[in-house]
Amino acid sequence: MQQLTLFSEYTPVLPVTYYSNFLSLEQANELYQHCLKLEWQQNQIRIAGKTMPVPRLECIYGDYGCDYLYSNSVFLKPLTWTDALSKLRDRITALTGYKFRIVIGNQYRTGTDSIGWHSDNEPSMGFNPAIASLSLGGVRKFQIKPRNGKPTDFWLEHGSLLVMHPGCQSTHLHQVPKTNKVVGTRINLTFRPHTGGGR
Ligand SMILES: O=C(O)CCC(=O)C(=O)O
Repeated sequence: MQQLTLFSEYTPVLPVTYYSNFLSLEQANELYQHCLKLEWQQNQIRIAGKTMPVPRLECIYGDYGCDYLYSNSVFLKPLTWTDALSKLRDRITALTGYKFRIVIGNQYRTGTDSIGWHSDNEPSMGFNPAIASLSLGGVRKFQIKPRNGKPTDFWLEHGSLLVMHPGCQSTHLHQVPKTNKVVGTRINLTFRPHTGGGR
């Protein structure tokens, strides 16, 4: 497995670690097929007083009671872990040492599906969460920048894992912008901690 720590022109080092071949091609293909069958939802988000569809599909799996609210408007209630997702969670924990209680899936159907600049700082994840982001399918540009800084661009490959270390969500923003290019469906799984729920 190749491990690459990403360096940025603008910060001494980005608070992320990228594993390009976290999964073998065969494992990534199998997981992609599994993820296509997850319970995807088209959620609505409220921004500046307007309700609109989230520009991608979402799903959530995790421990009982680990409900998740983001942007003060999108409420996600976890379904029980599938075997494949809990095995993957444990494998990521074995690699990184970070523990996770939920996984939120994003499905980018075409290049017009996206996620804008944000950080993942919902209080339900606790202080300075580590978040591990697994990518499957079509390769999309991912950008990360220090708050008020310039972005570093890179591409998250099929079967890759990007780990955002504790502190990253306080100091940096990230996004997956829209693209005019023809791209295949991309699935992203973000493994996150959670402070609530039963244990
Ligand atoms: O799709 C990605 O790579 C990023 C997803 C993301 O930023 C999020 O779920 O908060």
